[in-house]
Amino acid sequence: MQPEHLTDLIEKVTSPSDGLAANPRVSEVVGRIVKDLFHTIEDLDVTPEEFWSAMDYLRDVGTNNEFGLLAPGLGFEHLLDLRMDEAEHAAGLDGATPRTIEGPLFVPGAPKSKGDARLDDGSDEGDVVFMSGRILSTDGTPIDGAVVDVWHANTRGLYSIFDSDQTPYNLRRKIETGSDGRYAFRSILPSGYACPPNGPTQQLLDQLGRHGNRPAHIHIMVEAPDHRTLTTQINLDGDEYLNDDFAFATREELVAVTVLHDDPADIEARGLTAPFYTIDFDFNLNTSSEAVDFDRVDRARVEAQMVAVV
Ligand code: MBD
Ligand code: FE
Repeated sequence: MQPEHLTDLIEKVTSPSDGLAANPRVSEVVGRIVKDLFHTIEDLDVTPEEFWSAMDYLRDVGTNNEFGLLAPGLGFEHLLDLRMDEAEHAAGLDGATPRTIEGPLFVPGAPKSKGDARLDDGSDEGDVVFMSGRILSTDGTPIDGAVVDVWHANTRGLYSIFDSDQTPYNLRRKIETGSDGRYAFRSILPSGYACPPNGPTQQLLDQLGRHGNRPAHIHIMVEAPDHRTLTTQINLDGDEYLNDDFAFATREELVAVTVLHDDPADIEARGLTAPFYTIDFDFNLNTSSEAVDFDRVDRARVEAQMVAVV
C-alpha cells in the first residue's frame, strides 16, 4: 500500500467531527493502537479472514468474562507491575516486599478477624497449613492495625465465589494485626490454577504453544495506616510450575518454604490426626509517599452478589 494511504486513514480515525470534541487522552491512546494495528495488518499481510476471526475471538473473551485472565496470560498485568516498580524505585521507595499481580479472582468483603483466622470450611481434605508472620515497615517496625486480605484456591485449583461447589468466601479472609504486627491463619495447601481448558484464553495459549498453569500460590493484599498498599502472592516452593507461571507472577523473593511437621507429638499438639505444614513469611510495606501518585490499583472487581453462588 502507498504509505500516504495508511497515514491518511490513521489521521482520519482520530480527527473529531465538525463541532465535536475529543477526549485527548483516549484520542492519543486509541490513535496509537489503531496506527500500530494498521501497520501490523500491512506488514504481516493479515487477511480479512484472520482479521474477522480476531474480532470473533475478542467477542468470545468478553462472553466468557476472560479479559482478566487474558491480560496476565499475555504478560500485560506483569508489565504494569514492572512499571509501578520502576516508578517507586525512581521515587526512592525501595525495601518493601515485591508486589505481584492481583489476578482476576479477588473478591472484596471477606470476613474479618483480629490476629488469626481459619480460612477453610473443613470440607476439603487437603493438607493443613498454618501460615504466619509479621507485617513490618521497611525499617522492621511491626505495623499495628494492618489488614491482611488473603485468598487462595482449593485442592482443585478453584476459588470460592467463582466455584459454585464451595461455600461463599471459603479460603478468603481479612486478618487485622495488633501492635506486634502479627497475622496467622489455618488453611489447606492450595493446588495450582489452570485456565479453563475450553475457554478463549487457553485457546490462544494453545496457538502460542503455551500451557495455562500457575504454581500453587496464596494471594495477599495488605492495607495499613500510613503505608503503601501491597498486593502480592507467595508461591509454594517445589511446585513444578514455580518458574513457569503462565501469568509471569513468580518473583524470587516471594517463594515460600513449606515445612512439613510429621512428628506425632506435634500433630497431637495441634489437635490434628495427620501431618501438617507451616509457612513463616513476613511482609514489609513502604511508608506512604507523595512522591508517587498511585497506591492500590483501582480496577473493577467482582462483587460477591454478582456471581451466582448455588
Ligand atoms: C489465578 O489464580 C491467578 O492468580 C491469576 C493471576 C490468573 C488466573 C488465576
Ligand atoms: Fe490466584
